[in-house]
Amino acid sequence: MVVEIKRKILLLGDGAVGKTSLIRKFVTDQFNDDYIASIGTKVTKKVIKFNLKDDELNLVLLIWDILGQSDFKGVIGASFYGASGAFLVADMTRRPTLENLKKVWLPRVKQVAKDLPVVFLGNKADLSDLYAFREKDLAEIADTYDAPYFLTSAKTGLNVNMAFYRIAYDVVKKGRFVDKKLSYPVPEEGRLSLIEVADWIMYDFCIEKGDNNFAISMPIVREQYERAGLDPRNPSKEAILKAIKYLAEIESLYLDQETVERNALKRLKMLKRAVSKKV
Ligand code: G3D
Ligand code: MG
Repeated sequence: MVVEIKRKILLLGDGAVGKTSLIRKFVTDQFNDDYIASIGTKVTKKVIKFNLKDDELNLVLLIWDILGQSDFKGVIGASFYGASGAFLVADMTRRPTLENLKKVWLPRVKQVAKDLPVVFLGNKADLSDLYAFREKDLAEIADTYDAPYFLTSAKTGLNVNMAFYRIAYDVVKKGRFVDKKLSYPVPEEGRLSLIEVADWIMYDFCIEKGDNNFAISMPIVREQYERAGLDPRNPSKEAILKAIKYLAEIESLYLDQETVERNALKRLKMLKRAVSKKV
């Protein structure tokens, strides 16, 4: 059976942090074109598929791109209504955009919905020579709210898919799907990067462990990645292969052999999508 649900998410943050660019990269896989001017404050749709036991769950993500100006109080308040999740976007090259997440954007989100899932983004991560704050500063804020964060680039595509999949997963996990075993979403077509594969395996391991908010399992994965010599920023195929093996060793401590093998196999399949010539 195919179940379809619709959920609204917001992209919030100061002007020119890259909100519109991130949406366009995720939805059309493009960074520069005329589309940008026209989608200004519109709603963009994207369907994300999940496996839900024997069923398929189609999440229709309604992505709201909101004006950056912090004085648009009325307009912004109204567009928050009914949101299921929000990105809080800062520009890595401008420190005030990070401070405004704390001072301006987050308090507004919390006013509307206290426990709305949020994901912090440090965008323009491709401009590392121009960084005005560090990853650690973003991590600190995200930790305060018990939320995940990603360094993204709408230009290179770094972590753009992963960030949207993470918010999609968090949004679906709430409410009536809270106890259901959901797969972690992946792009349906196209070649995956090794970074995406390493990230996906991390999430898959957490989900297979039944760890909904990922907090318990992430450190385990990080430890095994380290042991495999896997640099999450620049993973090699060989390191991912090793990591798959090490994670299977860990899983065999608490999962039955069949499940352990199935997990290793699906992770290998993901790796194959990143390294095979054909896509
Ligand atoms: P906004 O929607 O948050 O206001 P935009 O921001 O998406 O309009 O982006 C603002 C500017 O930043 C644009 O440049 C855009 O190309 C650029 N930008 C967005 N994301 C990135 C990124 O990840 N890396 C780099 N290098 N630039 C980015 P222009 O020159 O068109 O104003
Ligand atoms: Mg915009």
